[in-house]
Amino acid sequence: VSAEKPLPGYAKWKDANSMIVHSANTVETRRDAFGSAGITPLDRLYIRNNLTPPSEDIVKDPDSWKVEISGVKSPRSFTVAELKTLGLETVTMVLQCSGNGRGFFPHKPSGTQWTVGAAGCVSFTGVPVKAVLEATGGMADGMKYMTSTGGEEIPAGLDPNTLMVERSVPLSGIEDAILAWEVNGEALPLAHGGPLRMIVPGYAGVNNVKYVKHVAFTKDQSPAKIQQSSYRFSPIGVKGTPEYDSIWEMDPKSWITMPSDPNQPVKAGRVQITGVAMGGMSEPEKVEVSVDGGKSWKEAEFIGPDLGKYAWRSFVLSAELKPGTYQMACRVTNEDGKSQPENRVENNRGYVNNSWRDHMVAIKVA
Ligand code: MSS
Repeated sequence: VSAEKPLPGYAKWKDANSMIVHSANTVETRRDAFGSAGITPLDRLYIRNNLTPPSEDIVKDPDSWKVEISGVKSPRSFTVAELKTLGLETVTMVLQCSGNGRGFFPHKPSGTQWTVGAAGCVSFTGVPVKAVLEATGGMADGMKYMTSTGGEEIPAGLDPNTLMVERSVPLSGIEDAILAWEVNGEALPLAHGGPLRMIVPGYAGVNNVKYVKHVAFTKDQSPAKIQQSSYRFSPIGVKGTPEYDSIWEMDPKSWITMPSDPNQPVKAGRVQITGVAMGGMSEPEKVEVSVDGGKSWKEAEFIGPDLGKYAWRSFVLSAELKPGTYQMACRVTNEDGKSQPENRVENNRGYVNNSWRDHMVAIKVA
């Protein structure tokens, strides 16, 4: 089944056969299209925009893009060319939308009905936020958050707080944060936040602000709606407010990528069951696979290189399967001993679903 809606103009270069187009601003990777290399090819990486992205013009001369730095001892702005002189780091990490897995919530939360494909594992390159802090005399006193503002144009006459993509993360998140201009070795395309993007490894997608134009160290969280009431972990039927947790650090999660089509029987005999497993804030340490709906589990093998604690790893389990229907599930445990739970935690907007049961697939073997 190929996408019924066409890819949006700014993402025409994506591999249409690997994507599910929900809308011009929400494009999901098909479950069998992640590949097993660990790194997600850019032309298969999902897209999520809260607003229409800026014009393609902003990536024509990426080095001239400017970002303002405030809440530091010596506030100033830098062009990307200037940032490139301050330091260099690459981090491989899972980029995952807070709403990935929303499609499995039975109360049908509003928002895109993502299944597994609002996620990918990619390598971002840029300058460590710490190096930028050093170049600006360090943080001003009493700051508690790093607040990044997206470069979308807000139509005149509208209250910017209701629309703008401005996200705050606690200072614990900036340890490995970078301002990135490259992804998978290529100049950052507009679709993924070029010319410059704030990258907060381990944190849910929304915190990785694209076309970033302002980074402020602040005492309070952003007054923007996207910070105050959206992306909050509130109970079903209750609107998000600052009293509920903001969607920040990610949890361990894994899913089977192949076989994954319930309508495509697999040949009986030796079957390679493969998938991806992420640890969230620490390395994925162990991943188990079940072919009987979670009654019994077998440890799978990680394959490919270990790309660090924020990356996911591909895994495989070889199973000898007779004809029948198998409920295939997987669950990961990270280095901190945190495991993927059996059940989702219900919440109003259907965020952060890492239930292994919801991600199970029924596979026919014939
Ligand atoms: N940024 C900006 N500027 N804008 C928007 O809209 N979105 C978010 C992030 N950032 C935005 C930004 C989200 S929400 C997400 S996921 C991400 O991004 C995605 O990415 P890509 O690259 O994939 O598209 Mo949910 O949590």
